Amino acid sequence: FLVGPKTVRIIGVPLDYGADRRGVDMGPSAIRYAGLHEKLRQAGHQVVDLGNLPVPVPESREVAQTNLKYLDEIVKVSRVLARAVEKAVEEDAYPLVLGGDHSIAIGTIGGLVRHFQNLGVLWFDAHGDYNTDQTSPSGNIHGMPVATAVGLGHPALQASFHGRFVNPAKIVYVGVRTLDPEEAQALRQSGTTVFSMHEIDRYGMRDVMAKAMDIVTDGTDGVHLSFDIDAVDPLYAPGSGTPFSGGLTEREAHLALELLAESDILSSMEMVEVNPILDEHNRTGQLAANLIASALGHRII
Ligand code: HAR
Ligand code: MN
Ligand code: MN
Ligand code: MN
Repeated sequence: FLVGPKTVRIIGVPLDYGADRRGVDMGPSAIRYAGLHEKLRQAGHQVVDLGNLPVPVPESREVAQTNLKYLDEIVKVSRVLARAVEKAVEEDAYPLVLGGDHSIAIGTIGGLVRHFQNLGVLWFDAHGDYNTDQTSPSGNIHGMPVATAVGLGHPALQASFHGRFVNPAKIVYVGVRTLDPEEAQALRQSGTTVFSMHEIDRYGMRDVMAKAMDIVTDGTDGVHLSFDIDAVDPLYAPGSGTPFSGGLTEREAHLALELLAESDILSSMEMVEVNPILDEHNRTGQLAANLIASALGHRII
């Protein structure tokens, strides 16, 4: 096997408070239904599924008209998720978090920085998710997790981090192709590395991943992969709430994750923004499950 045997601990987070469109709360079910457990066992791993964290449906809540929609709900779930992720890494398990929208990364990374001294983060996304409540055009918290992870934005969102944040120099984006104007400006000064679609076209995924892996492994003691399924082109991933054309092909996405498997550098992973309501017969759920399996060393032969 390419990836050393792991105890993969699956944590489902059926949360869609962070986005405008309902449906990503069903992401964890769609990914499991696509045969995730079996693929991971085939790849030589032990799989323990903790089920889904309790998340009240948004219809049972009121949205306050602020630029941080569902702040209290997201903070609450983040705390529980952060503890579950921290416990997993403490017990030498590999947390695999299934979303849910990308605001769940606040909980996942919050839990990770409490354990790892210097965490590297690979962020696959069409978007930058680098807004704060000051710059967000939507008030949707799924556009804010990276800013939160480096200590920017509203302090309430940072509760799970216990004052320890990710070094921006250890964050690498792959697949970015749309940013809000103020977000782009902040990102340019952030110290993160952004491999947008331009770099992928120009240098190819193989070289981009070689550089990305160098950055996130140099001087770090853990590497987290946060994979927003909208990094993949909507042609292959129609089930996502904020599709944007010009994205990764299915094969480019697999190659990236197969290269990660080969180097066996990941200590945790999350897969987010799969929206079964917008999907075509769970194609995107299947893609998500297959990509997770690739990152964990699943091979045809
Ligand atoms: N930048 C926009 C905003 O802040 C769009 C948010 C991103 N959408 C996602 N996350 N799917 O990657 O509202
Ligand atoms: Mn995202
Ligand atoms: Mn701890
Ligand atoms: Mn996105």
